[in-house]
Amino acid sequence: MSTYPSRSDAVFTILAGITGVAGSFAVTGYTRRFIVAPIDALVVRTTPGAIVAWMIQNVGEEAHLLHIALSFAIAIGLLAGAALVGLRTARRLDRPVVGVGLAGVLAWGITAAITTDPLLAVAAAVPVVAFSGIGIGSGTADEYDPSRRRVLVSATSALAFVGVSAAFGRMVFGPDPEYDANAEISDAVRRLLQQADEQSLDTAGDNLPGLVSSIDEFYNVDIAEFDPRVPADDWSVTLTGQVEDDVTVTFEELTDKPIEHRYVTLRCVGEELNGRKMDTAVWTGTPIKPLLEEADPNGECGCAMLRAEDDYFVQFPTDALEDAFLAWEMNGQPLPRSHGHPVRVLVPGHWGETNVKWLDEIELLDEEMDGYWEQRGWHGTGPVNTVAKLWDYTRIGDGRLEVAGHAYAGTRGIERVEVSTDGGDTWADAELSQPLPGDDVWRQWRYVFEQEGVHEVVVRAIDGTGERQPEERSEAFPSGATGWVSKTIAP
Ligand SMILES: Nc1nc2c(c(=O)[nH]1)N[C@H]1C(S)=C(S)[C@@H](COP(=O)(O)O)O[C@H]1N2
Ligand SMILES: [Mo]
Repeated sequence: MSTYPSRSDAVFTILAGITGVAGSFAVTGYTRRFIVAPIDALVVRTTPGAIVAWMIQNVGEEAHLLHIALSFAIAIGLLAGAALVGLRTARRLDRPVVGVGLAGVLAWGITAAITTDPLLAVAAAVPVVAFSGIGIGSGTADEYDPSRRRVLVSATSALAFVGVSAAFGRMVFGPDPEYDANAEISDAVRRLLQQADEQSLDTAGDNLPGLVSSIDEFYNVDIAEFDPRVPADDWSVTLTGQVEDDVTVTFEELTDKPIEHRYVTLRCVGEELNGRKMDTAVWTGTPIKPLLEEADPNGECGCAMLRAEDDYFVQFPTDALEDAFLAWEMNGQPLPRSHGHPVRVLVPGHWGETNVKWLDEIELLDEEMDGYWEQRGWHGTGPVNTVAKLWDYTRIGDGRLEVAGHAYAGTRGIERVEVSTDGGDTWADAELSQPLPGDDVWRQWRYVFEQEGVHEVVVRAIDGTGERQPEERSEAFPSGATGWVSKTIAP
């Protein structure tokens, strides 16, 4: 038996792998039925905590790109592997049809096992069959010499297939439940948005966000690259575990309950001291307490694990959950997919990570257990730290300077913001925006001073209990950044 150029085999098997992944995407879009999505979830889940923490500190947002690239490579490798087995088998037995069939069955089996969807898995198998077929047809073991032209044509058609599949995958489930600027917004929400607008400080600079963040600007933190797609009609949440009765509520039942609109600020424990992962929206939803009362928890730890469609989970005290709220609208729009469509949790005053998106289960526990981030060393389930951000400064003429920002202390509220323009030797009170109604909402501050030379501007907040934001600096990991924000401003 003669050998054949395995470099050409590699070309066709890789084309099979790439087009197989594209075929999967064409029928699933960015959902968990896409072969890459469960692989990505597994990569995210099994990456050691120390590496995740290091990545968040040192790589930041781009860390997502690394694990998604790895997940794509694994998916392509698996399907290419199926094609390669087919190719070799065809050659060994000299039975092309058997080889092609084997490649197809393997590709289908792998995809079905990963995505748990045997039907849609066919779409990954079809291109694998096609490209391993072309590979096999390019020659027998004895005279294997695909022409340059054949390789080129195959690669070009693979590319075209990937393009078409990408387009298909995007439309296949219709548009995201993204917001629609012309949608009907209820009067109640409209009034709250207007109030926030009116109470936002009228600063000279225009880099200061308002008291309500627009949906586009609102920060986003997710563990997985693929946001779950959960149609409201398919959604329900179950309260289970240590309860007298399991309680399951559908979207329709939930939205029939008494409706509340709340201003709520979220802040991520992982953000830098003067970072931008802190935002506020008007949320529409219903309190969680009546559901808890109906389930009647009897667990020993007084704690609950919240689980979501993306395999995210977080545990915190039932007490905190009692004040929480299940939201299905943000600024009067259906909750966008990236913020947890159709229903998310909002826990007053606690770090962002407790505000579970795509909620699907609340399990009351007997014993405390770590959540996703806690397993990775974070301590982010408690109340937020007090912070005053310095987000904007502007020269306003006559040698004067305006500095401005937002301050937040969770349910303790913000009572005062103090500003120093001399590195902390002397302090003055900043002007504050009128407090918005609600237990968990930030305020804006603003301060104007005469500029003389170089200033080190320092800001610090005093919360509603009279406690001053601590001066000592610490990194975000593991329990949120601390210290006073300062900025050196030269003339
Ligand atoms: N299901 C799920 N919920 C989640 C997360 C997640 O990755 N998955 N991220 C959490 C974190 S760390 C934060 S800070 C907030 C961010 O919410 P946002 O993306 O709507 O701003 O959601 C929390 N809820
Ligand atoms: Mo977060």
